[in-house]
Amino acid sequence: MRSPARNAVPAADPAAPAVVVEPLFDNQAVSSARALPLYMQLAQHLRQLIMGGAINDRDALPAERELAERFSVSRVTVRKALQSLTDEGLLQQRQGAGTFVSAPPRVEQPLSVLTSFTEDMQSRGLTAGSVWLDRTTGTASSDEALILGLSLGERVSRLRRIRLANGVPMAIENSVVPSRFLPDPGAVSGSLYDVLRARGHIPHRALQRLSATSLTEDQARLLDTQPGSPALHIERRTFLPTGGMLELVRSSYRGDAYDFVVELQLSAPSIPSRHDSEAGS
Ligand code: 16G
Repeated sequence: MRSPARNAVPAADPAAPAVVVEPLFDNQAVSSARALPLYMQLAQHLRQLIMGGAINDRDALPAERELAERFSVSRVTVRKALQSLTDEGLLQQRQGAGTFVSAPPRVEQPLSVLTSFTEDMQSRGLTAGSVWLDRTTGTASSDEALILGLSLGERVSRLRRIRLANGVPMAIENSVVPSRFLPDPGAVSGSLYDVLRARGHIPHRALQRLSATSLTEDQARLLDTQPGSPALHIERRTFLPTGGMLELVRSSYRGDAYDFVVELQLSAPSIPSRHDSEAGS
């Protein structure tokens, strides 16, 4: 996870972004002695500082002129480096205001534990939030009815929201829950799982399918990043302790925000027993 920027000077207005000061930068990072074009070396250095958490999301970078002096390169080189990081979605250049870091907190998510988004963020000291796009009820589509094991005509609640970590958009989530478990989607303002648990419907087990994708223009706009950026499409099917299906969720997670981590264990039959190893020696 990202740590607070060590060398950022808080601006006078606490809500305003901090400006990154010079000692953070390594002026040896860009050198004409290396084969890589100067703008790529500069972009690489800034990328490492951003990805390593040394410069935080929403921090402002110094002006082009200062960066050029600091790294002894031309302003054209600085401009090209900033543009390539902007194209990658790591920076945002705002007319008249400057250049700002636009990197979400990076979250490592174990794949073997069933948790809610709110719990995932809380366990990392981040505040979970949602921007609601839709909360509706309706008749299950044939696709939803088949997956959720419903009869045709049964009703479902649909929740569509952008999930935020410390105010930064991380994922777009489309959840469908049979109405018998959640008759009023308006009852969910924070955590869906908290509302379901309070109603006695405990998310007990889930199956998840992950696939690589890239963000459409609409998705990128909602996630405050560039169209075409890498993303993970996740479909989760969550079951009750009784085996019935509780929710179907299809989400798009920003590829630059999430690392999904899986624990692997040696399967039992291939662990050599003491007897085998002694026999072989
Ligand atoms: C996670 C789940 C989602 C669940 C949500 C509930 C994945 C891929 N998805 O985002 O299925 O609906 O948590 O979160 O892990 P909430 O209780 O904070 O609303």
